[in-house]
Amino acid sequence: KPNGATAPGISAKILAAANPLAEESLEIASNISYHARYSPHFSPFKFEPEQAYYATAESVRDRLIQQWNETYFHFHKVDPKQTYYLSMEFLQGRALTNAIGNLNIQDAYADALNKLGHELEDITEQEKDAALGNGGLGRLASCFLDSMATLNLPAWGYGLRYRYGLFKQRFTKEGQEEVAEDWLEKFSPWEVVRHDVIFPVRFFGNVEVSPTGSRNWVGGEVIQALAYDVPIPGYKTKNTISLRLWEAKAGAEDFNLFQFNDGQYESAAQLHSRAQQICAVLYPGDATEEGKLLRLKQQYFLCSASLQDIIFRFKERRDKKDLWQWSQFPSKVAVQLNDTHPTLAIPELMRLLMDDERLGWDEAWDITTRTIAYTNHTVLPEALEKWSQAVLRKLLPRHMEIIEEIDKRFMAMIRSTRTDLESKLSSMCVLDNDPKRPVVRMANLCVVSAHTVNGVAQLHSDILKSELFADYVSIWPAKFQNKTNGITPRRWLRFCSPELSNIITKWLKTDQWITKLDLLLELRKFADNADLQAEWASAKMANKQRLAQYVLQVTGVTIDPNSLFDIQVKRIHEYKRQLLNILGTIYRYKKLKEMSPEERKNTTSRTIMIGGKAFATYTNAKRIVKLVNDVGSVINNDPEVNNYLKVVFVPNYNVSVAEMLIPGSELSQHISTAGMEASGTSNMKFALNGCIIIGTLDGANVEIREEIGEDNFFLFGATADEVPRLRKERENGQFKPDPRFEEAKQFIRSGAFGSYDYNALLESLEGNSGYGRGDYFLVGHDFPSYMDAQDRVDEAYKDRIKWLKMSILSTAGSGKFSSDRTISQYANEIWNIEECRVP
Ligand code: B1H
Repeated sequence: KPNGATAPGISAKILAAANPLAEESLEIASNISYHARYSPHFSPFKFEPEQAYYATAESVRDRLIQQWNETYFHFHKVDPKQTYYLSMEFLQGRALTNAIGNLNIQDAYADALNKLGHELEDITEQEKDAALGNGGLGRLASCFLDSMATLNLPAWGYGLRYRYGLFKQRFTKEGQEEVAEDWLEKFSPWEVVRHDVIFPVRFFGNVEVSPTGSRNWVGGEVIQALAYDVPIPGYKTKNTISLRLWEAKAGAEDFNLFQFNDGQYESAAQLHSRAQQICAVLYPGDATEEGKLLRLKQQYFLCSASLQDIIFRFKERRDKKDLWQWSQFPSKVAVQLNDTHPTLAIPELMRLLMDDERLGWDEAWDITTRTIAYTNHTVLPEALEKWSQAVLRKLLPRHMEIIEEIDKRFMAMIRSTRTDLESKLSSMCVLDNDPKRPVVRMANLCVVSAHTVNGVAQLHSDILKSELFADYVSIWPAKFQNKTNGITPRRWLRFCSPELSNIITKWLKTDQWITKLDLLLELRKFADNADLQAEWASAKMANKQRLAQYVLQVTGVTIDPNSLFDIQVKRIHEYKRQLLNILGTIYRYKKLKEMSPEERKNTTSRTIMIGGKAFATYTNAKRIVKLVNDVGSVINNDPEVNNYLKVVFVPNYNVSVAEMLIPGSELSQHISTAGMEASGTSNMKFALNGCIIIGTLDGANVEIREEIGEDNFFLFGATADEVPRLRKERENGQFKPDPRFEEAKQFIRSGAFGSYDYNALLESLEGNSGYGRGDYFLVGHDFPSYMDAQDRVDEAYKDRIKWLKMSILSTAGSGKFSSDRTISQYANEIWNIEECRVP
């Protein structure tokens, strides 16, 4: 390490420090200073928080690179079976606190920064979120990486390096506005470009048949995939795995110098601009044909680059080239598809094995099906991917042939072995040849090709088996599994709530719970202990105060930390029923208005916070966002009641905002129409942080309630098996709305919340049939039981001791929901991989 190298003006501060410097933090301070000076990204003489952040991150990265390389070499030497997690989304959030925490060097870094005149907390705040994902599905992938590293599993993630991740949410009078979020604006200290890892990816072109009958895909355009690696450190282990993100590039040979010199600047660099489009944004709008094509290009780009890389590594790790066999591939490689978005990995692996490696169909199919597994994350019909056959044939002609062959062979198999299923064949097969719109059903392709299909919570997996994939179950009963989601306890408790973590460690007399979350159960023994309750209350209060500060800063609304903090944060979607929440809030407001001042004093004061992004083209979701904002402005400015009720829309909900909100929450709402939320994962984060859930029997709520106990969960609403009947009854005009529900809607119509026309939104709750109409999401049906549950919440909160006990029991019962547990199950029951710990 270069000696005595310090950032300008800093050496004096180090020398002037009064206390004898701990050796480690001194060394760290000097390393940070070194980076500020010799990895310069800014003008000299500046060491403001921003410069300090980049220098600190680079200093942490040095340490990571050391163990990262060791991990790579160790995996290479041991050559274990390795898992590759393919996902179009990784919602990583910030990396600095996590890296320092996993390396277990928080104190030394805090100390070192102090010596340099900064506070670690201010420095970590400088980092932009890496938001290469939308919501739960992407965050799950990131939690999984953390657990894979922590469990020392040989596993990597593969994704795309989007230039612009999820949009930033801003507000105008009209409501939500989307702004591009440039997470790479300056640069990311957490990625390392691998100039030697680059693969060609072809689009368009045609299939050539040789005289021997072999098929070859030629022509079209070829774009290069260049690897950027992000280190993923495990908690208190040397193992540091990779998240490999592909960037699209055209080469110098693709630049037409002749055209450029001729003044045709745009066409000279045409391929460069086409390459740039591929990784420009996460989920480009797909309302247009161009948009759909671009999205498909992204998916194929991820699949092709990743599989070429996997095959390259498979060969590389087997030194004596003639000794290895392709049949070993499935015992060295497991590929997990995060939903259907990377389904093209199936025909791509077939193509690489047949056309490049010259294997026959049967051998290639055997290898492919033993390698690939698929996770389903939703049963919502609009999210089940269907690609136009014409678009696929144009973009990927060879893959379309392979998909047709897979389908043909599947149908032949059914016709020869399962005549009983022939009548079901048209919905089970991969191609839907409806002449009006011929499509490829990606979920069917996955089910037919993968060795394992899993859902993400028990109820969801049951629904997959009894409904969505019911017809396949009798063919392959062992193919279908459940893997209930989980969250990493490092980010979602240890690092986001150090106060509560320290109390837990103190009472359990160990910090082993951080990797063995089941140990939290021990807290049950102390749930009635007044000392623990007092400490618990003060940690919660500190988190609430920090949250109140934050809310004031971003919204200008003052909230009272003594009120009940009630939070619903997640993507805005009609099935998640933020509308139920706000209608309940409106009813609550109306009743408060009708009360006498004396009566109001007997109510429970609440601060209701709602946050989340609406997809840019999802009109009703945007109306809901607008309604929450309008209701907030009226209530928060109503002096008669605003001591008892505040309503805040928390803007730009993302991973770092979640890390602030969740530890400060006391009640959280997970109130989707039963059967529609596959799992949910924020429910687990809230429960782990001692927050009580009000919720329906949907997704993982069912299991959370089982673990935490029904007394510690505010349950309401229809169950999944009742939903179809209730919709039928509604269609038959048999639904009788609760007067409270009518009153809340009427209050909106009266114009109490401004002049915006909410009729179109309220329309969705009227009528009697249709998706998105006729109250498909059963807001009206569940409203009365929701309001009753809210009354029980108010009562329970008045008894603070009882509430504290519930809160402790909530944390105590959350052990099952560690992503360490989930990932161990994937490793044992799907991937068949084992620990490979770096010595
Ligand atoms: C989930 C998605 C999803 N399920 C399509 N499906 C997308 C589908 O932009 N797209 O095209 C994006 C995302 N996301 C979520 O996955 C479920 O709704 C949650 O219930 C679940 O907890 C999460 C992780 O399994």
